Amino acid sequence: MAIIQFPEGFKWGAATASYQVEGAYQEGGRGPSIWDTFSRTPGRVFMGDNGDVACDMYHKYPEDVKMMADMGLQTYRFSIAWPRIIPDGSGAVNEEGLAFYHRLVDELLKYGIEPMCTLYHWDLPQALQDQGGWDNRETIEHFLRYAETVFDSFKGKIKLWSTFNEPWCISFLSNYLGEHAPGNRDLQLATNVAHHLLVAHGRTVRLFRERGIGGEIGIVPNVDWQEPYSSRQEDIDACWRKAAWQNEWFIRPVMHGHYPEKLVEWFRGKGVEVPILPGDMEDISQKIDFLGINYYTGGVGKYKENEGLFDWEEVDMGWDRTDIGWTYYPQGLYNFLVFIKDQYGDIPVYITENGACYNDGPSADGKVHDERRVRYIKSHLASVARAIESGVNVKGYYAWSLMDNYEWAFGYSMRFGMTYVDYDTQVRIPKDSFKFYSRVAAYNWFKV
Ligand code: JJW
Repeated sequence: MAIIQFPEGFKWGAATASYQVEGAYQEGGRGPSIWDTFSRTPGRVFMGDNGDVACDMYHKYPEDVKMMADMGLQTYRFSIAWPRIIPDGSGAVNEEGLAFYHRLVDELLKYGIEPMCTLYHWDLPQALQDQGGWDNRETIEHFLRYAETVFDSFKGKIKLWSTFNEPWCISFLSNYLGEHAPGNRDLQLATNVAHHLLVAHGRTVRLFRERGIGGEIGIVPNVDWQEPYSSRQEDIDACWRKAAWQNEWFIRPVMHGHYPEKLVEWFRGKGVEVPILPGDMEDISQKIDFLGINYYTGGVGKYKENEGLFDWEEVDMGWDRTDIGWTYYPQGLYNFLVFIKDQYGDIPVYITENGACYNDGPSADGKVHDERRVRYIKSHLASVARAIESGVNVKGYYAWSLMDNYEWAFGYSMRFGMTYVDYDTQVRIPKDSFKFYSRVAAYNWFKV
């Protein structure tokens, strides 16, 4: 038995995102987003599920914030839906939208729960997609105006901010692999999107400083840990490409002002160029206050000629998988955090998402015994504690998720919550992991 202990002041949180929990898709003046469109497009989302109702948090937030307080959360990570604030992306500000998030944040502050706000967790106003979305550089200007509106409204109230959640998903998953909204399959387009997001990120950070908003601002890439199957150079190189694409493509420009050069050349070999304009890299590399890391999985891969984009293929090592099919690899989180320290030094890090899909429902006793999730969280937290011992500057941890919610292309079929949601009745049932996590948040340690 071991005791895993965290430093004093380590922040314990949980995360959600607007479209995944709010519902109320036509209320309060909200305009349509690309996910309203995508989820209604036949064949895109499991069972055609959409976020029209989701967890109805738009109405149930007082009850849900109370639940967070019962859990002992010190901080809550949520996102603001751009189409609630500027329904058509570029026109008039909708005061009702701002008012909703003020009610939510006031409720959090009432219980002493610190809000961490994500500006963009995938709900692009559909009207902007109709003009090319993130492929169109003008979207950057519209985003800046949205960001400025939110900053000015919440200045002094919200002190933890992030610009973009999972830029790899917004760009490559959504515009090259076509799995998420808007569902394009075009590598040049996806590369443009990735670049424009990064420019928007950097210019938002500059705006945040210039307007004296105060607090901390960062970006939240999703990462996973890729390991070569063997020590053969071709396996190492193939895995480097895959990892550089998923992780470094978004971290290196922000931290060091340039893309991973070998990958830029690799893309060039495929006829794809990054659309860099003068001043872009300087904009992108504005100093940030923290890096948010979303980590779920890691794996092993090797070289395979002409396979996919990178001459890389996954190797199934027979490791455990969660119910969504992602490998269980807690060691990868430690490895990645140490890699951050090696590459980027003492930058403060928040684990902005970590968690697992296990679809356990209520047992005969009416409770949800998700011991696999407890094990997942324990072992990943042990990796975080170990990274802290190794000098990685990790400040806090947000479990994904507070409650079961709309898991994008998987609809409601995949459950990541520490709270079970009955979508017919909107009843919430705290799972065993909820109780485990509330003890960790209270004591700052746990036993393995
Ligand atoms: C990769 C599928 C290839 C969310 C992916 C699919 C590859 C044909 C969870 N994080 O719901 C990554 N999530 O909203 C943010 N993160 O590839 C929050 N990444 O198909 C969570 C999905 C994801 C993914 C899902």
